[in-house]
Amino acid sequence: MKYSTDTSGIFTRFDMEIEVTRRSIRRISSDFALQAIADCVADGDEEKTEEAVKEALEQKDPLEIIHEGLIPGMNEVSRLWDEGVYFLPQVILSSDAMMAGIKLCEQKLGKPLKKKGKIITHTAEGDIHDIGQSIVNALLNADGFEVINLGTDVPIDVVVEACLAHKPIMLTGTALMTTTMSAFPKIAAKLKSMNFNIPFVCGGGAVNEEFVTGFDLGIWGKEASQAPAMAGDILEGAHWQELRSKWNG
Ligand code: B12
Repeated sequence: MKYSTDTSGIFTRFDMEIEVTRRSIRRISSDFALQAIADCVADGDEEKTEEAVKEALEQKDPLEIIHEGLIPGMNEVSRLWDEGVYFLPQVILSSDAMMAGIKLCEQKLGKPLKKKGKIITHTAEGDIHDIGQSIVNALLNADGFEVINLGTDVPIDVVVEACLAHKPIMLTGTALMTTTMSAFPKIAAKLKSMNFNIPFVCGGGAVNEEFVTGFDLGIWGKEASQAPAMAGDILEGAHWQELRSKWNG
């Protein structure tokens, strides 16, 4: 019998690898409790985030904890994602940790946090590839938007009806297959025919700039991390054409 002689992994100090990532989390507050909360979020540790938030709530204002601890922690995660240090599991875990912390703060406040604006996200009809959409959801949530997540394989009419019912400031779509991306121009045409001209940001491996800018309302989203900034532009009054000329070539 032949045994593997590859011993390269034996002496790997995994705790030291964690340290490398830890060191890349920037210092965001001189306040010990707020920094600890941001670190717990960036570590994606929901339980520790809750503990740290509960402790901080004994002395601090819930809004301060959200805006100076939880959200900056998630912003670090977005940065590390952009830099290729973090991958999807970390982004999702951190988003869950941040949301758990926000929930505790909202309980203390006695009311839900005022959101910046509603955004509907979906993955195209016939398509179950939702990893890109999950990142978009996590980053938008982290930036304070209310995300109405329609999920995957969403029929065209369901997307249109949801837009009419919720009146979001922006719609997003993700498609990973050449067979499913054709849903996007159909959705855009239906919205346009009803004079509901909201920016429709489409991304996913199947689509490219040429395809998405080929129909009215369409703006191509290359990276999930663009979504919060695009939504921010809409809040400042940008129309779909302005958004397209800013973000697409
Ligand atoms: C993972 C995967 C799966 C997983 C999906 C798990 C899940 N929950 O998503 C599983 C195994 C289930 C799967 C199934 C299938 N898959 Co598949 N899959 C993949 C794979 C390997 C990776 C896709 C992925 O998640 N990429 C990572 C994410 C992060 O990328 P992304 O979604 O594009 O998002 C990025 C950007 O596009 C952007 N973005 C995305 N959305 C948005 C939105 C906004 C607003 C913005 C701003 C940005 C943005 O942001 C992200 C980066 O920051 C690809 C191959 C590949 N290398 O791409 C094949 C691939 C997509 N699959 C393919 C196929 C064919 C299938 C199946 C039909 C296989 C089968 N015969 O059963 C089924 C599909 C079933 C269905 N009805 O959907 C084909 C599609 C071919 C085509 N062109 O049509 C591919 C390309 C593989 C191939 N080379 O053939 N698959």
